[in-house]
Formats: sequence, C-alpha cells, structure tokens
Amino acid sequence: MKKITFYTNPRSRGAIVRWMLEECGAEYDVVPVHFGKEMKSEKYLSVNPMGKSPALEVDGKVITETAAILIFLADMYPEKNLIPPVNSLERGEFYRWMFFLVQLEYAFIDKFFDVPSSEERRSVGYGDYDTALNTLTEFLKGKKYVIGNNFTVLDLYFTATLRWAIFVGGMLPNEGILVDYMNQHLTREANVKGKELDQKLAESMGIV
Ligand SMILES: N[C@@H](CCC(=O)N[C@@H](CS)C(=O)NCC(=O)O)C(=O)O
Repeated sequence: MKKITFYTNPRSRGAIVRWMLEECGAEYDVVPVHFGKEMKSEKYLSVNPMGKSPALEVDGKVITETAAILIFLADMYPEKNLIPPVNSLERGEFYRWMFFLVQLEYAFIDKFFDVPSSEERRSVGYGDYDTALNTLTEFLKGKKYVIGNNFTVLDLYFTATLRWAIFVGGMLPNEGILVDYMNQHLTREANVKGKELDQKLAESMGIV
C-alpha cells in the first residue's frame, strides 16, 4: 500500500482533495499548514515550492495542483469508478470538462477580484466570464452527472468549485440549474465526512 501524506489548510482548495480522499476510502496522514509564514517556510517550500495548499505526497513523490491530485487519486483507486477508462470516448469528454473547469476556476477568481474582461483579454483561455458560465449552465441543464450515468471526480470538482463560487464568492444566485446540480452531490457521505474532518482540523489549528 502506498504511503499518502496530505498537506492541507482546511480553508483552502485542500477541502476538495479531502473530499476526494474520503471518496476513495484512502488511508492518509494529515500535515496541517497555516497560511502565511508556515506556508512560505523553507520546510514547506521543500514540499511545494509554490508555498500553497494543498499538496499530496505519495511514496515520497509530491503532487500539487488540485486537478492533478484529483485525477491521480481517481486513477489510483480504479475500483471506485471515479474516472472513465483510458482510451474510452468518455475519457476524452472527461479531459474536456476537466480542463474547462480548471479555466472556469480562474474566471471565478477574476470575477471575485473584479478583474475586467475586455478585448485585450481575448487570449485568456476561459474566454469571458458570462460565456463560460452560460456554456456550463447549458451543458448541465437536466443533468445529474457531467459524464455518463455515474458520479466521477469531475462531479466532485465541479460541485466543490460551485460551492465556493456560491457560498464564499457570493457570485452566483443560490438557485437555478447550477445549484440544482451541485445540491445533488453535496450530500455524499464522503463530502459530509470530509467537512467534519476539516472542521476538526481547523479547530485544532485554532482557525475559526
Ligand atoms: N493551482 C493550485 C492553487 C492552490 C492555491 O492557490 N491555494 C491557495 C489556497 S486555496 C493558497 O494556498 N494560498 C496561499 C498563498 O498563496 O500564500 C491548486 O489548484 O491547487
């Protein structure tokens, strides 16, 4: 069995990885990392030179970037059926929406910090905020899952990102197609357990 060490701050994108670790039924150690000094310390920079959370160490190899960690874990636990098989057409669709989401994440952050969409920004991968959001909304209309007929890591990542955009970012209305989609997955046992574990970790770190 591989040794997994999860470096996280429970108030970071680490919460998404936590959900995934629980979804996979993984066994892992947790190393809490505070924002600020500790995250930029020599010790943590030797794990993630970006000084950011989350990071996952698996048998001594470090993986950073939430999307990469999620895909890696989905492949590591094939029996959980959280990613379409390599070489299937669904795997192509999977990549499409995974890369779409990674860019949509920037659209949300730009919107949150009020970075203007303009002509000069037309080489930005996500296009413009409204088009990206409308594309997603149209795509998810009447759907429970992004791909096929079962929950995959894409649903986990989309749901967690939408949760952030709605509840933290306050940038989407708390109703409609995206919310209906999100609510179907938020109640998953692994998410509920992950949230509980993160809450306990936050308390032990003195984070309110
Ligand atoms: N591309 C990275 C982004 C990681 C990231 O920006 N994490 C934030 C918290 S959500 C962070 O650790 N910020 C602390 C800092 O930059 O000092 C990912 O997808 O994991």
